Amino acid sequence: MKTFFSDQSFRRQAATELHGSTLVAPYETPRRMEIVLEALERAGLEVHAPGKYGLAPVEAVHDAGYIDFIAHFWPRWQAEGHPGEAIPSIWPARTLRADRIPRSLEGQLGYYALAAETSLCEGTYEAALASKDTALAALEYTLETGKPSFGLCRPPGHHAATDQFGGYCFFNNAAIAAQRALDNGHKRVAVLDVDFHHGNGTQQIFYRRSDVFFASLHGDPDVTFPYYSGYADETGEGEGEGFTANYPMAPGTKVSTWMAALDDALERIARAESELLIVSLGVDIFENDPISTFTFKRDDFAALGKRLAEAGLPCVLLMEGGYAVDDIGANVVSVLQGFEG
Ligand code: OKP
Ligand code: ZN
Repeated sequence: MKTFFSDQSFRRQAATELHGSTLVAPYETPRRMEIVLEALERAGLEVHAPGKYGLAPVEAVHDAGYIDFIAHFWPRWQAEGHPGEAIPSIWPARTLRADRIPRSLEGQLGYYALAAETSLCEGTYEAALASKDTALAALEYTLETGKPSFGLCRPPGHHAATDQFGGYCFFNNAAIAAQRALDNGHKRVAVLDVDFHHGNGTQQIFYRRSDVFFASLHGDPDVTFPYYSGYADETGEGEGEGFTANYPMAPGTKVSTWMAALDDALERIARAESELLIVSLGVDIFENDPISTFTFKRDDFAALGKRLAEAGLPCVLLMEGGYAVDDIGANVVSVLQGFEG
């Protein structure tokens, strides 16, 4: 499978993640990419560097003030004299005003954050740009050839909303690719999110639209991050009613149950007459993932790849999560090989 990766994705080297009451080394590490690259090489897959696609595709999805915030945050934070990385500690939570953007950088940090585990640090913007370029290169290849592609995106994207970062995500790579396909003349695109966590950002971006069908299989938000999104009764709004499908599942859900949900989602995608399938590919559904509770084994990933291929649509696979670092490469390769048959 044609595969893309940018070494600029290594530019984000965060030292901290707020986890419980302590700061830990981030789960979303650059090492993840080294392991996947090694596994791709061992499998004989060539990796291509993406070109640069500029900011317009990001602006087509994200709020201008938000992009500006992510782009200029780090030098501003440093100029204020902070000794370390930035972690939000106050938000426009339910009882506060969300209709004013404070001039204060700390105030803006909370305004544009949806969670606190994702520290902002040097290189984050550059890595986020590289990640969306990786997605766009994969998309471009698939649009030109009709053949499948894999974008090894880092940082991931599916939690990033119109104007919010969090869950290790800054720019929503899958949404940016989907919007780009529409802007290139596609009428209907599907985004299928198989990451363990709900793709709240992708859902929010397209919630009121019928040109992107969004389906997500994930841990039940009643007990799983991001908690406030991903229930089955979220089905879209207005024009978008019926164009969002959520499959929340309990911790320990059997792979057979998960595969039945996948079949349902793929059937809905076919019925929506989607011309292109973008897959948010998180391999944190693995049984040994340190922050997730699903039960995938190595071979199940190949079965997933096979079913995605059987959907018969031009397909762009984009990396999202996966934190069992020693297994992430083999799990990704298993999906790609299952897809190719
Ligand atoms: C990103 B992606 C740990 C709770 C979980 C954030 C998880 C982000 C997942 N205290 N924290 O969807 O793989
Ligand atoms: Zn995840």
